[in-house]
Amino acid sequence: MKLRNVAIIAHVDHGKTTLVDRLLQQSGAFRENQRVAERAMDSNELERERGITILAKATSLLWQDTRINIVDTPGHADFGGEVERILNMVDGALVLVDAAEGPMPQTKFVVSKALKVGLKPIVVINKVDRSDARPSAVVNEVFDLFAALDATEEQLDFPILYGSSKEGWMAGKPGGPKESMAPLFDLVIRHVAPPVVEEGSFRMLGTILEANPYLGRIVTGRITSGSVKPNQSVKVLDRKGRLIEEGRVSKVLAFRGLERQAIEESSAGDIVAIAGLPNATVSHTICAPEVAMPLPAQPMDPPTLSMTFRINDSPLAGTEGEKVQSRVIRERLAREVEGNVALKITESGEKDSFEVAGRGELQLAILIETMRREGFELSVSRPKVLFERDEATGELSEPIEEVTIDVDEEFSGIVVQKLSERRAELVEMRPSGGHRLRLVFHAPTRGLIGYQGELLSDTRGTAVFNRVFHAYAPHKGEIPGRRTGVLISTSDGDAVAYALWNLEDRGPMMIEPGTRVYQGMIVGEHTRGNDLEVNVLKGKKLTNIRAAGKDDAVLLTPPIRMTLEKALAFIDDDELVEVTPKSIRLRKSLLDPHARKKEERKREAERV
Ligand SMILES: Nc1nc2c(ncn2[C@@H]2O[C@H](COP(=O)(O)OP(=O)(O)OP(=O)(O)O)[C@@H](O)[C@H]2O)c(=O)[nH]1
Ligand SMILES: [Mg+2]
Repeated sequence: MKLRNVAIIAHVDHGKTTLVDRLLQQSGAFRENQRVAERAMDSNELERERGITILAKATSLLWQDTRINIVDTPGHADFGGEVERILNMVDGALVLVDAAEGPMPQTKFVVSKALKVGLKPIVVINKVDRSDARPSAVVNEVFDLFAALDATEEQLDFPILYGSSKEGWMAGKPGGPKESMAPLFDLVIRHVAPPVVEEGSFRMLGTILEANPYLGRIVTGRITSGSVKPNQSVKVLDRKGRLIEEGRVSKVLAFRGLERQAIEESSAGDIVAIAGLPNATVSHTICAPEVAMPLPAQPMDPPTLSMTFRINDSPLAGTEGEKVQSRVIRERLAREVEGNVALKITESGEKDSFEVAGRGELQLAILIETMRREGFELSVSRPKVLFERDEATGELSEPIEEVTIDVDEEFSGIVVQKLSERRAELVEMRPSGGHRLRLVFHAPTRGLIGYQGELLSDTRGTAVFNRVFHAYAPHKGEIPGRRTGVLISTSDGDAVAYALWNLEDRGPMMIEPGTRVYQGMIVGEHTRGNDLEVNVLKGKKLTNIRAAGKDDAVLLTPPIRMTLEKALAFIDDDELVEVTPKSIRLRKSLLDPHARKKEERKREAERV
C-alpha cells in the first residue's frame, strides 16, 4: 500500500486540530452515525477545557489508495520541544498560518525546525473566512520568513493552499472553490515523498511516549527498517548505544481515525505504537536483538523552569483532598515521568519535597491542575528559572526568550517601560495595522514570570502576547520582584464581612466573608511594599441591635480571584501556593510571625 507521513505544525490556535477533524471526516474515517466532538484529537480533559493541544498525537486515514499518517502537534511554546522530534519522523509538513495573524513566533520556530531537517513544507493559509483575513499579504510574510531562515531554493518554492478548516475547504485561491479538503489530500500525495526505508532488521526510533492504564508504556515511532509483530523479541538502545532492556513486544498498534487497532504486523515506513517495553522512551531505538547501532536521535531539550512540590502542611491540610502523604505524591510524580519526557523530578534536600523541572509555567501548572483533580493536596513554590554555568569560565547564563507583543499604540509606552524594568531589550517595533504596534523583545525568562497577567491589566486585556525560546545569554543581573506586600491573617477562623470592609483601603482582598483562614495565610494584597498582619475575624462591637443587623449590608468590593496560574505568578520566594481539589490558597512558607521575623533578621544580617 502507498504511504505518506505528515506532521501539522503552526503557532498556537492557528487551527491544526480543527484541520485534522475535517481531514478525518472527509476521508470517511468516522462511521456514518458516529458522534464526534469538535477538535476530536484534543482528547484529554485539560486539552478540551483549555482548547489547546498539549500532547502530540498521531492518526491515520485513507485517501483513495494511499494511507496518510498525520501527526497533530501542540502549538504552545512550552511543548515545542516535541515538535522537532516529530519532524524527524515524517516526510512532509503542513505549515498552517492564520490568514489574519500571519506568521507568529512559534510559526518561525517550527518552520526553522522543519527546514533544518530538510523537509519541503506545504503552506496552508487557514482561516480565510475571517473578516480581517489578508491572505496575500500573509503569503508574502511567509515567504520572507522562509527566506530569513535560509530556506533552499526548493524549500522556498513551497506550494500554497488557502482555505478554512472550520468551513471544511481548501483551494488554490483564497476565493475558493469552497468545496472540500480534496485539494489538500491530493497535494499531500503529490508533494510529500513516500517514506524512505532502510535495509536491515527491525529498527524504530521512539518519538512519542504515553502511559496507558491497560497496556503500560506505549512508544510511538516510525519503523526505519524491517518489520515488527506482537511477541517478537526486541531490545532497546539509548542514543549512545547502551542497552536499556531486552524484552518482547506485547502489542503493535496502528492508528485508525480516533481509534487504535492491534495489528499482526507492521513494516518499514509506517508509524505505529508499540507496547510491552517498560523502560523504552523517546530517543531510544527499539530494534531486533542483532542490531548494534542506535538510530541517530536528537538530545532532549533541558528543562528551563523548576518548582518545589511539597506536602501540604497548612492547618487545613487533609480537609479537602485525600492524597496528602509524601509517599503518594512521590509515586504520582514517578508515574508522570513515565509519560512525560519533558519533565524531570528529583527529591530535593528538604524532607517531603520534590523538585519538578519542566519547559514552562503552563506545563507545570497543567501537572498541578491534573493532580488536584485526582484528589491531591500540595504546596508549591514560586517557579525558578534554571541557569547554566559554563564549566570553564564559571560564568552564569540564563534563558532568553523572544517576546512578541501586539498592542494598541496608546499602551506601547507602559509595555516598553515594564519590560525594560524586567531587563528585556526592545529589538523591533513596527506598525501591525489598525493603530496597533508589534513590539519584539529579547527578555530573560526570569523576568517574564507573572508578566502576562500584568500585561493584560496594563492594556485592558487588548494585548496579544507570544514567546519562544531564543538563546542562553550571560546573566542579566537582578530583576526587582513583586512591588506590593501582602495582607496576612493573624489567626484561624472564618473571615467576617465587617473586618474585610474595614481593610479595603489597605489593598484588594483575595478572600470573601466566610472563607476559612489560618495564621500565616495570605488574604489580600497590600498596596504598600511591606507585609501587614491583619485580623479578618474581628466583627463589629455590638453596641446596639440595629448596628448588628447592618453587617449584612456592608458593600464589599469583589475579591481578586486567584487561579492556579495567577497564584504561581504572584507569590514571592518566601511564600507558597496551597493547592487542594477545592481551593487555591496563598500562604507564607513560615506561618508563625515570630519565625518569619527571625528569618528576616537572619537574612538582613547575611546581607550586611
Ligand atoms: N474562523 C476560523 N476559525 C478557525 C478555523 N480553524 C480553526 N479555527 C478556530 O481557531 C481556534 C483554534 O483551533 P485549534 O484547531 O484548536 O487550533 P490548534 O492550532 O490546534 O491550537 P493548538 O493545538 O493549541 O496549538 C478554535 O476556536 C477554532 O474553532 C478557520 O478556518 N476559521
Ligand atoms: Mg491543536
